[in-house]
Amino acid sequence: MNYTLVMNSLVMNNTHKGKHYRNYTVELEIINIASLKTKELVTILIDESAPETGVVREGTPGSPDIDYTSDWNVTINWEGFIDHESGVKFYRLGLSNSCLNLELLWHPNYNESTIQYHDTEQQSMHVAINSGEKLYASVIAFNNALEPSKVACSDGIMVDESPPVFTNVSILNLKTSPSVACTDGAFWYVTEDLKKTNITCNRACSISDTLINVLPEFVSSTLPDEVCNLNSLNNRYLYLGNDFLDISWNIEDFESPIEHVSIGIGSSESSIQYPDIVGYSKSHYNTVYRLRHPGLAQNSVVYVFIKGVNKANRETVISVGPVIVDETPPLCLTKPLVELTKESVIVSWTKDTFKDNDQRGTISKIYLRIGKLFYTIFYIYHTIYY
Ligand SMILES: [Ca+2]
Ligand SMILES: [Ca+2]
Ligand SMILES: [Ca+2]
Repeated sequence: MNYTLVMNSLVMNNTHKGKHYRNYTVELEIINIASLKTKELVTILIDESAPETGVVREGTPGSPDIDYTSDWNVTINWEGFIDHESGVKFYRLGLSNSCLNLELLWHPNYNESTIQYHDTEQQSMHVAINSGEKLYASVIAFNNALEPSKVACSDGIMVDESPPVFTNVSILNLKTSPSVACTDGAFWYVTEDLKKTNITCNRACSISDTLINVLPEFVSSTLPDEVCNLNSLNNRYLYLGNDFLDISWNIEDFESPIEHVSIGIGSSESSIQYPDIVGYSKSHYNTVYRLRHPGLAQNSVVYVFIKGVNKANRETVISVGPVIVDETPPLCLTKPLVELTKESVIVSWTKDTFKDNDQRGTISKIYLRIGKLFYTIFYIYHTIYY
C-alpha cells in the first residue's frame, strides 16, 4: 500500500504549527479486525537550505595548491562544504578546461567528452588528467534533501612533461681552441670564446655534443681555412684565466614558469647530481650568476653545472667542462733564436720554448714585436690546431 504525504497540506489547511529545519514524525497505526495494532514511525527532516560552498584545490589535502605538475594523475581536494540541517550526502566533481556552471554539474552531460564527472562521499579524489590544456576542478555538494550547493572552482592545474630549455650559455673569459662540433646532423664552428656559427662539412655527424646546443650563435663571414678539419669540441679543455665565475644564460619553458636556476661545481662530470666542489646554489636572478674566488684553481679540472627547474619540477642540467682554471701565465723556457738575413729578421722557437704548467695542449697564440728603442706593433702568431 502506498501513502503519499503532501508536505504543504498543513500549510494549505492553515493548521501548520511546525518550523523549517525540524524533524516531523509521522505515526502510522494499523488495526486489524481482531483489534491487533501495529505502529510504524516515519521521521522526515525538512531542509530548505542548500549546503554552503567550500573551496577546491589541486594537490593532496593539507598541502598547498599546485598549479603545474609533470604527473598525469593528480589529487583534487575540497573543504568547507557544510549543511547544518541535513548534512552533505555526496560531492560531484567536474573537470574541464574552464569552470563549470551549476547546471552542467547538477545535470551532467555525460556525452560531453571534454568534461570528466565524478561523484564521491570523500573530500578528495585522485583523477587522471587527459588534456594538455589547463584544467579546472569544479565541485558541488548535495545535502540529504538532494539540494546542490553553489559551484566552487579551483584556480586550475596544467601538466608539463617537458623540461626548460637553455640558450646563450656564456661564461665570461672562458676560452678554448677553435673547434668543430656537430649535433642533430648540423656542423658548427666554435670560436675560442665559445660562440658558434653554422658550417657545412662533407661528412656524417657522428658525435653529438650537448654543450653545442646552448652556446650563443653568431653570423660569421670569415671562417678559418679547412674549418671542418679542426679538432672536435667534444671533451675539449676549456680555460678560465681567473678564479671568478661570471655565468649568463637564457632559459625558457613554453608550458610552465621557471621555478629556479642553480649553479654547482664538481670535479667530474659524474658529480652532476651532487656537485662535490660547490653544491647547487640558487641564482637570485634567473639569467646570471657570479661567484668570486671559489678556490677553483686548486682543482686540476672542474665542471660547471647549470640546473634549471620549472614549476612542474622538471629539470634540465647543462654541464660546461672540463674547465681548467689557469691563473699562471705561460713560461718561456729557452730564448728564441734571432737571425738576420739580407732582407729579413727571422725569429724561431720550438714547441718546447713556451710551456704552461696548467694548460693541456699547445700554447695557442704567441705575440711578438721587434725593437730596441722603438718597437714595432705586436704580431700575432697562431699555432696550428690540426
Ligand atoms: Ca541545509
Ligand atoms: Ca591550482
Ligand atoms: Ca615544459
